[in-house]
Amino acid sequence: MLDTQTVEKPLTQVKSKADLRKELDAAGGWTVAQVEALFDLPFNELMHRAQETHKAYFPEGDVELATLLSIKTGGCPEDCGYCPQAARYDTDVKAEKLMGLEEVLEAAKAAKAAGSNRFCMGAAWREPKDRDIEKVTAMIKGVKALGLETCATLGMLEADQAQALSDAGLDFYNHNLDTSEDFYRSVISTRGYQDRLDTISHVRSAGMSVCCGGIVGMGESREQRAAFLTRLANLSPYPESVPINHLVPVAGTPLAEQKPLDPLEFVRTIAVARITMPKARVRLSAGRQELGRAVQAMCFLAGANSIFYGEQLLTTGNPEAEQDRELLAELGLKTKQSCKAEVLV
Ligand code: SAM
Ligand code: DTB
Ligand code: SF4
Repeated sequence: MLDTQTVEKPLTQVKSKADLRKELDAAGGWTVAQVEALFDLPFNELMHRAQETHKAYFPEGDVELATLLSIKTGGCPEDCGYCPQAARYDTDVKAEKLMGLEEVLEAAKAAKAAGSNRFCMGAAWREPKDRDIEKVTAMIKGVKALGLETCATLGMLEADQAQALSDAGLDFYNHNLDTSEDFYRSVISTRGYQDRLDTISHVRSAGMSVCCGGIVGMGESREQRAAFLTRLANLSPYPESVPINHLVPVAGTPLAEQKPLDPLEFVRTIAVARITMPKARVRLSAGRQELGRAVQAMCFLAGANSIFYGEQLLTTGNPEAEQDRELLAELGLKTKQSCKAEVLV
């Protein structure tokens, strides 16, 4: 848990955990109790149900490969307690300027050559300025012309900015809820949960697909993990892509000393995401290096069907591409690229 003494006052009115849970349960769809009950199932029963769902909705069982590029690194004004790119934390990340178009396109070409099907451009911004949007739209057009699916994660968006990205051909926008609404306030104070929901709603209204997930292993309880997945599953419609990050504790951030989550609890989280969001691509995201092969294999069994692919996430490491290809081959998993028939979301 973060030292709440160091966190500034939240921007929005503080509701109690019980009130938030009541609100969530009254909203329709999954209740927190139902999702908690899934978490509480005997492990084999949970895995069996996740497998059944996975096979019904993704009969090919293929894995999507998404490559990340940090197009604007570090110097972020936000205070997300996990993030090495927040300017206020003393980490090894140095602030850099927005990358040039050519450099981005070179990275996208390399990702495509390595077999990736989606290219996600990430920027350490609280929100982009309109002149940033102009530069990013040129990148989107260039990456799309290479035949890759495009994704961007640039922070909060206004409705017109979302529309400009969509008009440029952006397929997905990544903006995470990150955790449950009540735990959120002990991790981030510089923007509220509602701000995130508003951005997701602008992305939807602009006609783009939503990539939205979060981080587990930040010290949240199982109930809070269940409330987080309930939120995601009850978005209408739920996100097409759901990145589940395992916290990478980075020196200098408030969460640097956080103890890792029990790996079986991580696998359970993947299984519950699969059952509650059956048509979504559930992506194993940050923290795969630390999970190791056996836990990743269990995550695929639990219904994960997407990974970040390439040696680097944004500022932290990821398994070597060759290592991932070997793992998928050993598990007999096809990639989405190699697989023509796909169930459309
Ligand atoms: N600045 C934009 C934003 O916050 O929306 C985009 C980039 S931000 C780095 C994207 C996501 O990366 C965060 O929402 C969080 O889920 C994830 N992330 C950042 N640091 C992480 C860490 N140390 N471990 C795991 N996930 C992390
Ligand atoms: C997401 O949910 N995970 C990715 C992507 N969306 C942008 C980012 C993970 C970042 C991990 C820490 C880092 O490399 O800086
Ligand atoms: Fe900034 Fe995004 Fe990192 Fe938060 S997660 S500090 S908004 S780069």
